[in-house]
Amino acid sequence: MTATSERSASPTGQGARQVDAVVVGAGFAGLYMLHKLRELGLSVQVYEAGDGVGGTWYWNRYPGARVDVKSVYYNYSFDRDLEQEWEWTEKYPPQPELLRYINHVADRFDLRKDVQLRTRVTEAVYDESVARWRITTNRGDVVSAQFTIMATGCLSVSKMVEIPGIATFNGRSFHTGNWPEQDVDFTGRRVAVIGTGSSGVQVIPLVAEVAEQLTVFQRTANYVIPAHNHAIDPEFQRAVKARYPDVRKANRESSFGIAQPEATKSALEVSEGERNAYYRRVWTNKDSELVSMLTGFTDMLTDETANETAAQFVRDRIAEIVTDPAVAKALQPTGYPFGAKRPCLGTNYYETFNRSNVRLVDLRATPLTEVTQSGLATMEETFEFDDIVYATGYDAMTGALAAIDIHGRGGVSLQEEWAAGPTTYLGLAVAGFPNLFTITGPGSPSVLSNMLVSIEQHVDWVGDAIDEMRRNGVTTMEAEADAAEEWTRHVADVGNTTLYPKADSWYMGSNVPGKPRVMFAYIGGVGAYREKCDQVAAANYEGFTLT
Ligand code: NA7
Repeated sequence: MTATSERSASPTGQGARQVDAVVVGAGFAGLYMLHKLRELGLSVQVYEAGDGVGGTWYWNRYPGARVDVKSVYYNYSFDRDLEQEWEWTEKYPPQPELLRYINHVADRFDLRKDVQLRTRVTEAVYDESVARWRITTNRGDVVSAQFTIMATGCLSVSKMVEIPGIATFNGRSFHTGNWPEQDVDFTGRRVAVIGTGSSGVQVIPLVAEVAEQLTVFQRTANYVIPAHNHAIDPEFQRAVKARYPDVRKANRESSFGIAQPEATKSALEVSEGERNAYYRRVWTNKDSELVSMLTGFTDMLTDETANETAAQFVRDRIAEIVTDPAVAKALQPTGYPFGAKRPCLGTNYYETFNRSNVRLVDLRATPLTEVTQSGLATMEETFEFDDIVYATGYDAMTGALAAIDIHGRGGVSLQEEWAAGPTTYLGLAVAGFPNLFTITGPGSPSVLSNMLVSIEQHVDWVGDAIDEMRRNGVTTMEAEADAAEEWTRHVADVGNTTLYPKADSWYMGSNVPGKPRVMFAYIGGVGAYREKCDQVAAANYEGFTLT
């Protein structure tokens, strides 16, 4: 089945190197996709823009970067030996440990030989006459592939502030999502951090410890729960490993990809004391998880009054921790439900604002107007800095796909197709783009879940579909327009039964000016979603045209 033949490439793709599949991206999704396809006997070329493998964990090297899903659940499950032999050291592993893990996987399964680093895919064009994709890179590669799999990540295209002057700043500038490889020392410096999402919340306390002065520019106050990160309890790790098959199954069948005890009551059915006792347990327990704050009651994400009880609990904790009442007030999130925008895990986050070298600037009161040669300006004040850290997030879910010029049947551009928002079938495929698959694409649970669970589910599903096709002499698989429209409507309908649309967030595309405001991820739950995908496959890929 491996049919790689090396030929010289021409710009038209005539005589281009032929591979069975091109995978774009060598993060957790791309590497597992490569492994899977290779096992099925396909020849695969992976292109990766970074100097190394790792995706998110390659790029996000900022101080404090760590995953906020427990290490024992945030790893591959596809290989029994791998999951047993790797030893995690912390509850929430830091970026260097995650990068070591993914590099270990690359070596262990000999994946590097099919990964071309430092290479960006710039164009993917479907040639109907041969039913193949022509893939072009920024380094002049042209390959022809039967399948194209976008493993480009949900949060991989950094987003900057939308004010003039960024390039004029004479000091050092960093974006958390594109951090330099060498250590960055902030000791004794005047530092600005813009943004208080997960990245800002992680980087702020560590910069504050060494900087002469740190100014945090906050546009929207976030709900930040204590991470209680700690060295992993060896007994806990042993116990989880001993029952991994059950643990994985429970995670796969859960709502967010991390199994939780099933809630049976509305937050409004119990007394205030009982409710707050639950929130307090999550807040103080060293082993609790972020998701627990959302899963204790049935209606946290559907009923505003129920949700408000958790939101107020967090606000009350902020008021207790932060000594200056005006600062505490500015840090208290209001105006959107808890969890409707990505809540964060923090270590000494609110405590950091009690330090004498830290100042909070509320951009709701005084918006940023300009980056100057020496710092930043708001409507009211100018600031001088040595360093500016942009923790301003991403063009999520569709940014990385839009950055590639993708044309399907009839030369139709994916970007134009999605001008009003992405239409996908199951978040996996797009009508008019045969044999193109999107791992954790828009319209799938993706960012509303433990990414490793969702990545593995998609890779397995795509791998199985390709295997089926090849066994049955099927050349192309294409989502039907009706099925895609129906699925996309369903994604929106389910989203509209929740509180997610009540917040301006990157889940809704509202962090990027001009982006359509739609629900980009599926909130029906990873268990229910997996069942749906499996049903589609069992019904001979219902909703797809197989040719
Ligand atoms: P996020 O969560 O998108 O956070 C970005 C932050 O930057 C957020 O506080 C934004 O405020 C702020 N921001 C963005 N643009 C601006 C401008 N123009 N001016 C001022 N402030 C701005 O990205 P992260 O990297 O922190 O986290 C991404 C995900 O990684 C996270 O959700 C986890 O899944 C892991 P806003 O809230 O838009 O008002």
